[in-house]
Amino acid sequence: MSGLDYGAAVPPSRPTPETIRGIALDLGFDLVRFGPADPGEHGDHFVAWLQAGRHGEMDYLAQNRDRVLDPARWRPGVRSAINLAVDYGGPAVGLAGGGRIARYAGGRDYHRWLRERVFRLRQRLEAEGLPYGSMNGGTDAVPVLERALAARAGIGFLAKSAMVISPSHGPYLQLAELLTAEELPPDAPAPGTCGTCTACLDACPTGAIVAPFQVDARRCLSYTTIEQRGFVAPALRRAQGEWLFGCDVCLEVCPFTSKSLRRQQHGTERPLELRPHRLVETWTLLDVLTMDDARYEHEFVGTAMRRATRSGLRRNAATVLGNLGDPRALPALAVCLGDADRVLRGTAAWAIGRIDAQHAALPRALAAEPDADVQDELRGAIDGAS
Ligand code: B12
Ligand code: SF4
Ligand code: SF4
Repeated sequence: MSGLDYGAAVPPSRPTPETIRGIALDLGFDLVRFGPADPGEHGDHFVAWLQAGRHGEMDYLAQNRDRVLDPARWRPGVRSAINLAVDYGGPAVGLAGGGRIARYAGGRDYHRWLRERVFRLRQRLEAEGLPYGSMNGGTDAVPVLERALAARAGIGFLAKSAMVISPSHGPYLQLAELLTAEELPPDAPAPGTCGTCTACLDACPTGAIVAPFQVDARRCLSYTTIEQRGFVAPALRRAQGEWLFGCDVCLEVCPFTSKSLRRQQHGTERPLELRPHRLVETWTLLDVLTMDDARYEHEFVGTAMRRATRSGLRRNAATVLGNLGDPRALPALAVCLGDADRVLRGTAAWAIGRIDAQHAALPRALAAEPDADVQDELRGAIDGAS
């Protein structure tokens, strides 16, 4: 059966927009706004971004192009979007002794709990008379340009960092949406602009915000540390600094960050979903570097960090250890020169070179290394080019 069977038993009454808003707020969403289901003029920016190749290896974005531009291709008959946002601002998140994690990934995987919350909203609205089949939605992993829909509905304004920023809550917003065949009265756009501020463009460690509102994902640490497989370019490794997973710099420097109402909450004061995962502040970078498959499968279950894969997380840990320059990491990095994972071998060579280019393990590994790319990394490390 199609997911959009409006035909048969259409209930006689529909919830009012205020009832819908009230239910969504009751379920824990911080912002609820109605707007069109399509991205409007933002679609042109998306196409230009794809054409410039700024999506890098994220092929799914190009594959979903037509559905993103016209949601009716995904869900025939949709007219409006119920746009939802959760404020997840809070203190910095990281491992014991160094290694930072973007705040959105520090707790339970939001893809799960936020999606569940959207589906609970869908069930509650069905009970109020909104046809179930006409509602589809989710968060992040949906063929929808979420920022465009949120900006059009007034969740916030589109900022120079490309973030949607709420004048009342700031930039730390997880977006979600429920598309519906109902015609809902659109909310007004949110007030606020960046004005003359350029703090995020100036502070981005990699220059990924290539112009106001435009991010080249291939340079963004959120891409290189999470989405990118294989080797990261050495210049971007250096720019990665202490970031193990994702990056929050363009949010941290933003003056609107002070608006986050969740920002002051710590540990158990925070809602369960936003509390730090047990990994945070108990694991070290060396734990990540040396974890085997079983430990990864056991410990990272239910976190958004799994997106980076075990291989990517170990590569990132090697990079951060190299950037931190602590010689105590050298023995563990030297063991990685013999690992089965070529990307880890090469990145560990680079990291050792950054800490101690004279380290005896480097020429020894070069003599035994079969992979041409890893050999290049080893030579670079020995030559002091890390
Ligand atoms: C792919 C993706 C990424 C990529 C690319 C991001 C990018 N800016 O291009 C990478 C991996 C780099 C990334 C990083 C991050 N992401 Co992300 N990402 C997505 C995803 C899955 C698709 C976005 C997309 O299609 N991008 C293509 C570009 C063109 O669209 P856009 O990013 O929406 O940009 C808008 C504007 O920039 C504007 N625009 C583009 N060019 C131009 C040119 C001009 C002249 C103008 C005026 C406007 C304009 O058009 C777009 C639509 O409004 C969405 C979820 C979704 N389904 O939408 C989450 C999403 C956008 N990401 C999110 C988050 C939280 C992040 C990070 C903060 C995570 C982190 N801490 O590590 C960083 C922030 C980096 C940044 N400054 O953008 C949130 C954003 C929430 C918010 N308040 O805005 C989303 C909505 C996920 C969610 N459900 O919460 N992300
Ligand atoms: S997330 Fe970090 S690397 Fe990406 S645009 Fe923002 S500041 Fe730059
Ligand atoms: S830092 Fe400044 S320019 Fe960047 S998004 Fe925030 S207000 Fe806008």
